[in-house]
This record gives sequence, structure tokens and C-alpha cells, in this order.
Amino acid sequence: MNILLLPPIDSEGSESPVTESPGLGYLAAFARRQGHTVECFEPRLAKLDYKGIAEYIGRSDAELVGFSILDNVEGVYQVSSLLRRKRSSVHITTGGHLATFAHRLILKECSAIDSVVRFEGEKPLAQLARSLTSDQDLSSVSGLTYRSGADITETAPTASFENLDNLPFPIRYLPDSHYQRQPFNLIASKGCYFRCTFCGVHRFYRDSPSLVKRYHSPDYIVGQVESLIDSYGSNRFWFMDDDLLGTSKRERLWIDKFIKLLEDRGIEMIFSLMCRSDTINRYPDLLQRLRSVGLKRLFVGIENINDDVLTRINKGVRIKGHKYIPASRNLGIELVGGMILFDRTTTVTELRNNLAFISQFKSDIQFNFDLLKVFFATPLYEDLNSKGQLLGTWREPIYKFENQTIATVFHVYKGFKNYFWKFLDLPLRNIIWKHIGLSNPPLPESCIREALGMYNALVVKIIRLALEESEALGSKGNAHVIFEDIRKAEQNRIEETLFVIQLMQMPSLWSANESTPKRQLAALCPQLP
Ligand code: B12
Ligand code: SF4
Repeated sequence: MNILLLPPIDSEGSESPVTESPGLGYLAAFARRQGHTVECFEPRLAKLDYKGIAEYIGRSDAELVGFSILDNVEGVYQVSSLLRRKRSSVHITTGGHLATFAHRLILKECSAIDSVVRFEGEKPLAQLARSLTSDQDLSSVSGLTYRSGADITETAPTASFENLDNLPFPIRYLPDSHYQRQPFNLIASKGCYFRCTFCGVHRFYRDSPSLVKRYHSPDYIVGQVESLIDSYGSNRFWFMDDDLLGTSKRERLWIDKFIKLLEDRGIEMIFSLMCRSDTINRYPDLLQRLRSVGLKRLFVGIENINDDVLTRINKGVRIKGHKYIPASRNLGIELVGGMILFDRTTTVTELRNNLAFISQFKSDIQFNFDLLKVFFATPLYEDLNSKGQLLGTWREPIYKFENQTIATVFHVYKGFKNYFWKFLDLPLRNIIWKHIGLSNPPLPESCIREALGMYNALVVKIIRLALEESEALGSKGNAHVIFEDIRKAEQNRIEETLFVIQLMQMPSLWSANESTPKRQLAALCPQLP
């Protein structure tokens, strides 16, 4: 059967960078091994709107179309409805975390969609294609929710691959040139033993008949790495696992074996991964060892520096678990710290504690400052929903802050985030990627430190000012007015940060030169202060 798979569709007009979906690559590789013809299509490369996507699919010879859904359900509804008008006989299915949790809602809300594959999709997708080819009843497909007449029926899921090595290597569906600029995404394990309230990963694996966490063997992953380096000549990778490093001895043994294999085979790779803060605390030697085999960038879910908040989100860690958050400068690894600065019950003291913590690191960590977002079917969603504290819809659930000062500060911060996104945030990420060699050409250390230091200081300053002003104004505080006050007061600092970051995007200025951007700036534009 001819199958066409699409990664999560972005909302129209979104400019977020293209990231290859390893999940889609596995689905395609497995279905091909079962004898189907499978293509994956990334509409963002062609910059297509919903109509354009539907037209593209309509022109293809796909008989089964699969949409991966992460967040943008509305986009999938619109494309599916447009497609249905062009091709009445094509079978439209969906899958992924959100689709799994909201399977019945999706089929109820969008009549153009025929089915939802729940949980891991490799076996069910291949079974669905086989059933459709032979015109069989869909009841033999495992883990499928589908229409039968006016009803919605669901079949029980069966366990997915207990031994992940039985899966073929995922296909790489983006143009070759993409991998010269961006790393290859890898998945070495699936699942996570923790149960953070805001995350759907644990439910996805716990509700399925498969084991909660499974690993590919180090041999499989290293084999994949070697084969990609041989085929594409690029050695940059990004492990996208839920929690690759974990905290148990068993997980540590996996990492040790993986490191040894890379050393024994003399493989030179550059990679990044995501981990919990208590992993670093438990195994302080681990980062150095990973660094010696190519770890260049580490995303650490610090989340918060208040024990009450860590308990609220059920992170399974106390602040003493953050004890060993090292400085990038000392380690030679670029650190990204995920911080949840705002949640429904954030207090002013909690926010101040977090800002003080962030300030300590100056230019040593790239912080992602975030709002605790609610995703459908997560424990957080269930809790707030049961207490009647959710507004919006299941697709876009939101909550009201308890503390009015925090609400105002958040809206001021959000205003700056939107204001900065294109000019500061995104370019800063790009230059960090360049710096660590995850994309070319690399930038010198001093540049990155300068930009990061300026950016972190700017954001902390803005939030502190917003806090001061909204506390002083009390109930009269208006986020829009405070935003404008701060923007005017901090215009010089904003422009300087913006200029330095933009300057750094001109690699020709940086080549082997280690001087700081400020000096470069002064040399280039002596008229500037
Ligand atoms: C890569 C990634 C992204 C990429 C997307 C890349 C892409 N083109 O797909 C980017 C960076 C863009 C991204 C964005 C977001 N992401 Co994201 N992302 C991931 C990440 C790290 C890896 C995904 C992956 O490949 N996993 C491995 C594969 C094997 O698993 P899988 O993708 O789930 O696919 C399997 C099944 O779900 C199923 N399946 C999936 N799609 C389909 C489609 C069909 C047709 C079928 C049959 C089956 C099927 O079969 C697959 C194979 O077994 C996961 C975390 C993780 N490790 O999974 C988070 C994760 C999926 N993301 C998440 C979130 C919340 C988001 C955002 C909403 C974040 C935000 N606040 O903006 C956005 C949404 C963007 C959008 N456009 O909708 C959450 C989802 C939580 C939930 N809903 O419960 C996760 C789990 C992270 C987390 N721990 O919270 N993300
Ligand atoms: S540790 Fe990460 S993957 Fe695991 S439940 Fe928490 S947020 Fe989700």
C-alpha cells in the first residue's frame, strides 16, 4: 500500500525551525520492511499553508495518510477536511501522544479523520495498511480507534517491541543538505520512570501494555551512528530520549557500555542530550566521561529552585538534587537549563528565589524561562480540571494565576518574549549551535559568553523591574503600561544585546579571532557608545 506520513503540522505562519521526527522515521522504516511503499513529507520545507498541504497530499498517490499530532490538532483537522473533499477514498489516520490520549475526541470532532493509532505505532500502522489493502475489517488492527458506521470502536493495544533492536534503523526523510546544518536526531530509549505532573510521557508508556522504559542496545545505537557518518559525512547528533541517562544503576550500566563502545571503535561524534538534574548529582563523573566521547550540549530540567514547587510538579527531586549544576565554562559542555518560572500558584518569594539562582550563573547556562503549560490528559490537566480550575478547551487548556502580581509580571515577561523572539532568542540559539559545532562554522568561546551573559542579565533585569513595579502599583498594575515603561527604560541595554547577537551571526567577523564582540563592535562602529 502507498503510505504518506506527515510530522506534526505547525500552525500557519510559524517560523520554528524544522526538526526531523525520529518517530516518523521508525514508522516508515518498519512499514517499508513489511512491504509497503512509504514516504514522509515535511511541509515546512516547502513553506506550505494548510491548503497547500492538502493539495500536495491530494496530488500524491497515497492511499493511507498518517498525521503525527503533538499539539496542533486544529491544523490536522483543517488539512484532513480539505483533503477529504479532494480524495474521498483515502484513509486518514493519526497518531502520537496527544492523539493517543484524545482518540475519541478527535474522531468526534473531525469527521474527515478515519482512525487514530494509539501508543507506539509501528505494528498497528503496518497492520492497518495490510487490512486496508485486503479490504478486511479493522477489528484485527491492535490499538486502533476507528469509525464503524455511526459508532466509534476501539481495539485493545498489544505490546510493542520489547526488544527495540528488532526495529530497523529509522529512515532519514529530510534533504541531505539538512544534515550538513543540523544534527541527526536519535532515540536510544523509550519511556521514563518518573511521573512529573506536566508530562504525558509516563502515561503514554504506563497505559500501554509495553514496558515503561526500554533501551536499544549500545551496539544498535553505535551501529546507527557509524552508518549515518558513513552515508552523510556528518558526525553531529541529538539524543531526543525522554530520559536517556536516568538515575538507576541499570541505566548507568547502559551509558558505561555505550561510552566504552565509542572509545573502542574510535568514533568521533558530537552530540547533545537532555537529562534530569539529579542524574548529574548522583554521578558527578558522568559528564566528564560523556564529554570525552563528544557530549557538547546538555539540556538539564532544573525546573525550579523551591522545594514546594518541585513537590507540586512531582519532579521526584529536591533542591539539594540541584547541588551539582556545574558551570559550562568548567566543563566544556554548553548547558541549557529549563526553568519553570511561572505556574498557577507561584508566589513572589518563589520567583525571587529563582531569579537569584539564575543570576549566579551569569553566562554559564543558557536558561529557558518558561510557564508551566498544561497538556491534555497529563496529571496536571486531570487535577486542575477536576477542581474546575481550567479555562479554554481541551486543546488549549489555560489557567488563571492565583497571585495578581505574578499574573502581571508574567504578562510583561510574555510581552518581552514575543518582542525578543525573532531578534534575540532565536539568533542566540543559532549562535550557540554554531559555537558547539552542532552547526557550522563554530564560534569562539568569548562570543558565546558575551551574548549569553547579556541575554540572561537582560531577562532577569526585566522580570525584576516588572516585579518591583507591579508590587508598587498593586491592583492598579497594568501589564501593558509596565511593559512600555520597562521597554523605554531599558532600550539601550536591549539594543546593545540585540546588536551583539546580530553581529555574532556574521561568522566572517569571528573566524579564529577570540576578541569579544564588544571590541569588535567598537572597532566596527566607533561612533556608537
Ligand atoms: C522531537 C520532539 C519535538 C519536535 C518535533 C519534531 C517532529 N517533527 O516531530 C519539536 C521540537 C518541534 C517539538 C515541539 C513540541 N513538542 Co515535542 N518532543 C519531541 C521529542 C523530544 C521526541 C519525539 C520523538 O521522536 N520520540 C520518539 C518516537 C519513537 O516516539 P513518538 O514521536 O512518540 O512516536 C511514536 C508514537 O507516538 C506513535 N506515533 C507518533 N506519530 C504518529 C503518527 C502516526 C500516523 C502513527 C500511526 C503513529 C504515530 O508511533 C511512533 C513510533 O513508535 C518528544 C519526547 C520524546 N522523547 O518522545 C517531545 C514531546 C513529544 N513533545 C512534547 C511537546 C509538549 C511539544 C510542544 C507542544 C512543546 C511546546 N510547548 O511548544 C511542541 C509542539 C509542536 C507542534 N508543532 O505541535 C511532549 C508531548 C507531551 C504530551 N502531549 O503529552 C513530549 C513528549 C515532551 C515531554 N516530555 O513533555 N517536539
Ligand atoms: S523526567 Fe522528563 S520525561 Fe520523565 S516524567 Fe519528568 S518530564 Fe517527563
